[in-house]
Amino acid sequence: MRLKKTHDIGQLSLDAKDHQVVIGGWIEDLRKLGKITFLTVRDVTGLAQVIVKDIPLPEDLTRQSVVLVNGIIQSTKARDFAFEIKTDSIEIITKAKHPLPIDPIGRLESNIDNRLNARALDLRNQRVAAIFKIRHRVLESLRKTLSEKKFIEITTPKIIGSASEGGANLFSLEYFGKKAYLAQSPQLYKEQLTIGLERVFEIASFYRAEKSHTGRHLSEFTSIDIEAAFMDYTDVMEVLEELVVSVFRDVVQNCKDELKILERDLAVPKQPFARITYSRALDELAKSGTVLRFGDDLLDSHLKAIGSNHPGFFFLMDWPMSLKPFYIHEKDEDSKVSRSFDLQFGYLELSSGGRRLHDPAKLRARLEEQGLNLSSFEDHLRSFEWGMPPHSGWGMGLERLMTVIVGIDNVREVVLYPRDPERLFP
Ligand code: AMO
Repeated sequence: MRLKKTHDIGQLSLDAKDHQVVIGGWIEDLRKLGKITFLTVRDVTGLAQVIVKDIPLPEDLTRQSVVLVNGIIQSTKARDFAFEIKTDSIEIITKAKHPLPIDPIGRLESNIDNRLNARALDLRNQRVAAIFKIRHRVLESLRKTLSEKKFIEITTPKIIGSASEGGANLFSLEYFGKKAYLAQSPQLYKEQLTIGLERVFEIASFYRAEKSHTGRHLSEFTSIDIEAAFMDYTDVMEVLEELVVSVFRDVVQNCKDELKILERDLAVPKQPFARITYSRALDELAKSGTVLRFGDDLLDSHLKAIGSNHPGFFFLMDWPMSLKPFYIHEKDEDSKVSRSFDLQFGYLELSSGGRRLHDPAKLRARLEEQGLNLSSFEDHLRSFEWGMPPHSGWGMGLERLMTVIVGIDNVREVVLYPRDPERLFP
């Protein structure tokens, strides 16, 4: 069986008129008109009209079957195509079953569960494929910008012996007779690695055992994490802002076709992003009749109200220490306030981060204060005695960022095989 194509469909145009080509792909549509069969064949780069005449075709040829078409480029009368391919020979490589579990080109709408159950087929829908092509660009852009900013990519363990974030929400597993956990974040490792590498980043899957049924929570999510020595929290906020803006710029410039398919008019966000302190957010809420006390957490309804005053991206900073994890540094001038921030898009939290404690004695005291088990953190604490630089960092959920970019309000749409409390297969 020959497998070689001479061209991707996207490379072809009427400039190649009368040229012999071999294309390969999936039959998207199929119409018989007397002795002529009109096929449309799609590969990942595009769609071509293929004319089959005087060549036998199986009677039961199905949509989404895989074919190799050998033919000649010619001009066409079809409105939607710039050229067509007149077939010399066609090889049916794999026949797709009929009927398929979903209509992959989306003429018949399927619900998200059916689509996720047939995800590989769902990607034949160009709207779905566009999301994952954009995701690829986003990852490429993130890596490029972080490398330019002298961050070194790291990979930290996902199977760990004790909680990295201190709290609950850990999946546990059996590890050669011992109890192990799936990492919630690379927090402790990324901090430690500032000792040798100063600026590090990781883009990887992390795990949260939260029974959340929302459009923004996954049990397995992709986190973009950075940690940088000799930077304060405002410095890493700048890195985050520039990174988000450069991702948008890259997507706007390089994903024109995908954005068009998604009917998405994406604009590069304006800088600088607003920086709202937690205290100011409380004042804004009080003005609209919601009175909270310093230390109260901000709920979705509060964040929605604050977001409506600050459209687009904004930072919410200087949170109360009481709402922050053990590793966050307090402000020098007020120990009740932390050097921390969240990056918001409206009510949606995209990222959180801050300056970290780097003094081992203070870190030990903080762990005790928060009632955490010191023995679980001994390895981590030990590394702080080897010359820990002052450092700051953040983590950002890739899926949440993707929902903002593609304008779809559910993280399941931007993950190939989402894991949530209801979904473990496929
Ligand atoms: P945090 O727990 O706030 O911070 O997580 C950082 C960001 O990760 C994303 N995120 C999620 N996305 C989808 N599903 C989830 N269940 C989920 N949980 C978190 C969010 C969130 O803003 N170690 C700190 C970060 C740091 O300080 O460096 C941390 O993990 O977008």
